[in-house]
Amino acid sequence: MTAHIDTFARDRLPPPALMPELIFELPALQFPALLNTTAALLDRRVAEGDGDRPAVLGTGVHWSYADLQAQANRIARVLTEDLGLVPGNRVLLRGANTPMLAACFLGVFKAGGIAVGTMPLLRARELQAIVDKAQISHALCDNRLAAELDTAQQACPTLKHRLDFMDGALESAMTAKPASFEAVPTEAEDIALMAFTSGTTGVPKGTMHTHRDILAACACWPPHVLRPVASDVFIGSPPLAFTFGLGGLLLFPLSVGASTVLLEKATPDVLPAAIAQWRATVCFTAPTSYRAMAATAKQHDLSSLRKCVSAGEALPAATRQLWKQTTGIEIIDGIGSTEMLHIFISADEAQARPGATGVPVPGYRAAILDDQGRELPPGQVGRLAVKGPTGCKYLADDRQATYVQQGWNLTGDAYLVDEAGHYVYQARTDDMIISGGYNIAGPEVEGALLLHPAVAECGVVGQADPERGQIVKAHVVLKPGHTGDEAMAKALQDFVKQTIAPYKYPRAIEFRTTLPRTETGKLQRFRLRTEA
Ligand code: 3UK
Repeated sequence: MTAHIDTFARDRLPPPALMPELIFELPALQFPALLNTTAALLDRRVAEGDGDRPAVLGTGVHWSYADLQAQANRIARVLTEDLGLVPGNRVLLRGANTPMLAACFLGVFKAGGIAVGTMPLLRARELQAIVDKAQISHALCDNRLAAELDTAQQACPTLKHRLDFMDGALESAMTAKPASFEAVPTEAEDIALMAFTSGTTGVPKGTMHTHRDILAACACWPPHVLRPVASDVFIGSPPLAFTFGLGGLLLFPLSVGASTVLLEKATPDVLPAAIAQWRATVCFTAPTSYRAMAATAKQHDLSSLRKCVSAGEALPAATRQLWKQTTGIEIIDGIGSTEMLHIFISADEAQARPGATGVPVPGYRAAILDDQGRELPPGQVGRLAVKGPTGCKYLADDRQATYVQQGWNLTGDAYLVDEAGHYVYQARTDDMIISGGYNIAGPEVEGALLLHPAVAECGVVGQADPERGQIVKAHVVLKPGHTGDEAMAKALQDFVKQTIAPYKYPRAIEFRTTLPRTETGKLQRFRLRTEA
């Protein structure tokens, strides 16, 4: 069954044998057959009397739940009445994090369209690849990011309908519309979202998520681990085009009636001041951002803050400790993925253990598998496998068979489970360094280096070596006032040998001023390897 008239997405789901196994054991995961994300998150809230509560805040914008609903409704009307959108069409969304971009996501869901967020820094050629792959017919674009889409569009025959916002084109079309719109009665299993992987290598993969997937993500990690309340004010850095940001900065706050501050710029140099300005209580950002913010945090009034969430990369123990010393807050770490939609292993403040990610989030199961797919006992490093109410569904992609095996989602991460049942991150499976017969996880060496007072940032990769196969090589950014000379290299090597097993020490050290990172804050290890 489907409410989609355009069945493009449904027709391109993975074959049944390659679908992930789904688990819906929690009572909160019993969803009706008809389900619409915006109706469930926004209309229900207004109907229950929360219309006047603050929902979305930004520069010069204070939208209540009723305001946000009216905006989403008008966008849904423009899409369906002016731009000919039919349920199942794909709508490209492009912009910095703003209230308007948030309203666009909600308007697309409500109209039964499929929202396709695009990272703000994408270039024309990358946008074109996404439009082609998802056969996108519509676009709503922040006019300040129009140029690359203009170029892409020339080579994109499917993309026929576009309106830009911030310059007033979408806004004036909206002014002509009434503030009401009846949500399209989408099926729980209709696709609502396509998220393209931030992908450090290769052709981007489109992950597909249903209305039910979105509401399932809202029902698992937030109430069981984050435990937000209606008075919370969410803030943070991840773009809404990245599912970490879409959940953390839009879906999850709405799911509890809280408010969210959408910042166009949220780099570590401006985020602490924004937290103080908005009296934010819940912050979402990447590990490196916490580390950078710790340096200036004391200059700002961060007393409103009560919860800090880190994801995207492993959280080094040194960063957890530094943030706690600076703000008194124990970071909530969680591993999620674009394929799984959001976080599936995590630990709240009480469960947090330095160096470990946490335990499976209620609603999810996890295991560590060997190369034959057999479950490994505690203490042994293997491939992380998870299943739950969400799972990987690539849009027409052979790599489905790599991510989903025997119903498990294989994230591509090497993990072990310790005796207490905590999942401990090792490395991306293909990032393990094999040196002189030893398996060495780059992030563990990074964790040791970050404990040294002179180290600001670092990235550790394997470098080809005729004798040992590979050697451990560290790329190090020093804090101001330190010199990257031979004496420093020697000091860092000795420090690592005293902190972790000596054979893991970096035999080569290169000092640099920056490290290559993705827009989502991930270290690009492949670039460190090829630059060598
Ligand atoms: C890595 C982590 C250790 C890991 C994401 C939260 O990062 C997200 O999605 P991506 O598709 O990347 C997934 C991969 O990133 N990773 C993410 N978080 C952690 N490694 N500790 C962590 N806490 O390799 C994973 O397979 O970009 C994160 C929510 C939604 C997301 N999309």
